[in-house]
Amino acid sequence: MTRTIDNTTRALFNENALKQDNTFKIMYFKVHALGANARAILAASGAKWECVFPKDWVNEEKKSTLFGVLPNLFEATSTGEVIEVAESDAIESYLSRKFNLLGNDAFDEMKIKAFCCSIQSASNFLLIKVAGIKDPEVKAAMRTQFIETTVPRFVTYHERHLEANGRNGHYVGDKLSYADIKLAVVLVSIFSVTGESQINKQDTPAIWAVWEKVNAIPSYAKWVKSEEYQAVSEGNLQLLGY
Ligand SMILES: N[C@@H](CCC(=O)N[C@@H](CS)C(=O)NCC(=O)O)C(=O)O
Repeated sequence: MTRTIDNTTRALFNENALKQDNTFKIMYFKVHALGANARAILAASGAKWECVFPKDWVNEEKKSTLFGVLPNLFEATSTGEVIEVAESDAIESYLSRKFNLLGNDAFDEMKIKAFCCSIQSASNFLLIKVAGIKDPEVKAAMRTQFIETTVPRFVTYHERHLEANGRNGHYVGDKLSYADIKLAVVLVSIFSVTGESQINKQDTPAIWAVWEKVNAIPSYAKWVKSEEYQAVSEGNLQLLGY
């Protein structure tokens, strides 16, 4: 089946774009990767949500997606209609606006999105240039580059920006943002490769403050401790190696 984004859903979508009490399903594979941020945003926001996993991806779900890939967000309204958002970037932006994670004005939003884009680059390096490489020698060299260049550079810049905001556990102002959540997500991957050798309470107190603040959100902590999250982490390790 060839589907496009159905323009007849415009009114329903716009009516629901800022509604927080709908229920959400994130369909993605049993890995963190491109599904992790959307799951984390829903968890940190205390939304009613669940993970769903494809049952027969190639023969079933893939055929009905908008781009032949996952993640996909399904949002059920109070009257039972379902809104669909495809592509990780669109999903994360949509959810961030809905759950007030883009700051207080356009300037805040620009900053938050810049921090997020930088975080995504670190995440992509690991996913594409390390996990995605088959040749063992090239893979090992890219892993070394991640540890010796990507992470130290990331730490220098992000610690500086967070310090400038007062080392208060947030990138922007004094409230939770999309960038705070995204940092907590990428740190899980970084820790998996480097341990806490480069990012820790003593050496990177501003990054650490965000890590602690996001992980202290009860609904987020519940997600991270859940059996489902642990199963996804296991899947990540098996498939991607971190
Ligand atoms: N641009 C897409 C890329 C999504 C993507 O490549 N998803 C991969 C998993 S990480 C996928 O669905 N692969 C299965 C397939 O291609 O059949 C996004 O950011 O959402």
